[in-house]
Amino acid sequence: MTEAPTTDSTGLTAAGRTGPEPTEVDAVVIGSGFAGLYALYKLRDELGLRVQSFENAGGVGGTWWWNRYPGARSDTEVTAYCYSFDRELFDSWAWSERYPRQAEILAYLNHVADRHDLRRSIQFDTQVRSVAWDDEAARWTVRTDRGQAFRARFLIEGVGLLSATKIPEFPGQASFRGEIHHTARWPHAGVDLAGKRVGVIGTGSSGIQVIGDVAPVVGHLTVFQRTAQYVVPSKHRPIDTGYLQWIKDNYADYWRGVLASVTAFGFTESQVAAEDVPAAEREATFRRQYESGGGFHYMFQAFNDVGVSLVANTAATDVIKAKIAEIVADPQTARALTPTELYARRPLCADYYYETYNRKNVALVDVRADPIAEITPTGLRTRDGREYELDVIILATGFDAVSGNQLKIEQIGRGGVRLADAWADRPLAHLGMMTAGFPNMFMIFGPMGPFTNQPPAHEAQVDWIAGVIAMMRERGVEAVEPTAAAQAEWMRMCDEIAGGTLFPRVNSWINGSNIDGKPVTVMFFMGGMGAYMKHMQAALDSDLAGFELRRRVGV
Ligand code: N01
Repeated sequence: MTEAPTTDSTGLTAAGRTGPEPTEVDAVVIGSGFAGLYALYKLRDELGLRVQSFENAGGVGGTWWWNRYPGARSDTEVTAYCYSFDRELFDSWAWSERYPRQAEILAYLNHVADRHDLRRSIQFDTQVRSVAWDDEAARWTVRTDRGQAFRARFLIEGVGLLSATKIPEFPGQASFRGEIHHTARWPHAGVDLAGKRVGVIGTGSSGIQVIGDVAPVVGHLTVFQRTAQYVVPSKHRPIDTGYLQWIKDNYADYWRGVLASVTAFGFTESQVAAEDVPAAEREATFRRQYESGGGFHYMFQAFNDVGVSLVANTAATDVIKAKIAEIVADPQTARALTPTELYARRPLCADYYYETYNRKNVALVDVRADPIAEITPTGLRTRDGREYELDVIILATGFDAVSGNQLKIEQIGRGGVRLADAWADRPLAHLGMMTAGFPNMFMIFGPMGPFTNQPPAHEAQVDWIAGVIAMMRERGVEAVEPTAAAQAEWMRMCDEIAGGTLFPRVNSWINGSNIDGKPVTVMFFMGGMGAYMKHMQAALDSDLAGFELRRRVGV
């Protein structure tokens, strides 16, 4: 499929068009992953706006365009990891498995782009460099790395929650004579790992997937683990066709249920607190849950208080720790793989993860105890002087999450305020989508959005954004932004909710602590999708109480 930028019949897509006069459109969308594609569809095809999308990559797909590492797949059941807005699409697209691989998800997103003729409004291989608000004209000026300028009333940023890569630079890295690849910048042509000596740094979602996938292929695999993680099996299996049919028969109810739940994962969440049942029942329930698989399932389907109660959290982790001891043959490796932290990162799942360490060609190195000191021309050396000869180093080191990609763009709001300055202490947002001082700028999964499965939440946010735009048009409003007071109250409430959970107590991308110098604070609304939906609805029902609306002169 060719992904080259095209020019549409209305002349809106202006690939290569440069010049002194900015191109006028109604809305600019940045990004064409799940979020950006739906935003483009919604604004262009349902609201009838002139929309120009920009995409850094050479094709649609966002995360699924970039993350081509071996083993990359969704760990959300695909019946909730897809769009709901297009019923016919849901009925006609046949997923091959419960947790589809990257190539299949990318194929799905390409199909969506084709089906809705979205590509004609997207300019690929284009980085948005800066956006600046012109208060008098009530318009954004958007500048790209191709020297183009566009003017738009609305700016929609679907730039990715986990997209700005964290690529550590170890001393001596440039001297390495082999190949180094970050999981989220994996070469499209693939990397030949057969028979090679491979090192993986990082054991988050990306690391555990890549480790399981490459172990049978490589000559030798060394895993450099800094923090041991709780991993439960995925129990990958074909899609349950009976369940799929049930969803089709109860389509509206199913999606309503997804959006009313805590996680938006599409499974029935527990209403029972582990604290309220006897210890033996807790353990038996977690053992059963472990066998049925799924990371979020393990955290939210067995009991409802794993993320908030030390009793529940300990019961959940005791079962995983016991499984590690049962599975891993070498006691020293088992000890190193056993986490010592609370279970309060994004929950992980992968099949045969711990079993992989029983392979003769796999070794675990604890780089908490003996940190990586440098990369050498032939491999890696730790502080204590141990040397590891490597042909390929895989960096599964994660992302500058939530605000990382937003801050890569120079964003200048009302009164010339830079977003980087407005967010110097921490990223600020109201309802996870708008930030004070940046009118008509909507962030899909901006800071303090819901901590949930993303595609259904993207749709809900885009629907809200479209609702706001429709309301503005109806009432002659040209600019909208949250008041500082409403934003402060949203931040306070998010902090209060997060403070009642265990997530601030563990370092991870969820609270920014994985990035040196980044403000450490939970960057999510942890109150669940259902509660989040009510907040969004309340804002619409109250005619946008908590927002400043600037009416067009003469209307
Ligand atoms: O990144 P991570 P990820 N030296 O931040 C280690 C989504 N996702 O790409 O914990 C040594 O979780 C770091 O160690 P530590 C999903 O939401 C989804 O894996 O900081 N180690 C950690 O082990 C996920 O949560 C899917 O001590 C270093 C690892 O690198 C999110 O993306 C698949 C290091 C980073 O783990 C991020 O996952 C993939 C250093 N200098 C991703 N720097 C699915 O749906 C970092 N580390 C399945």
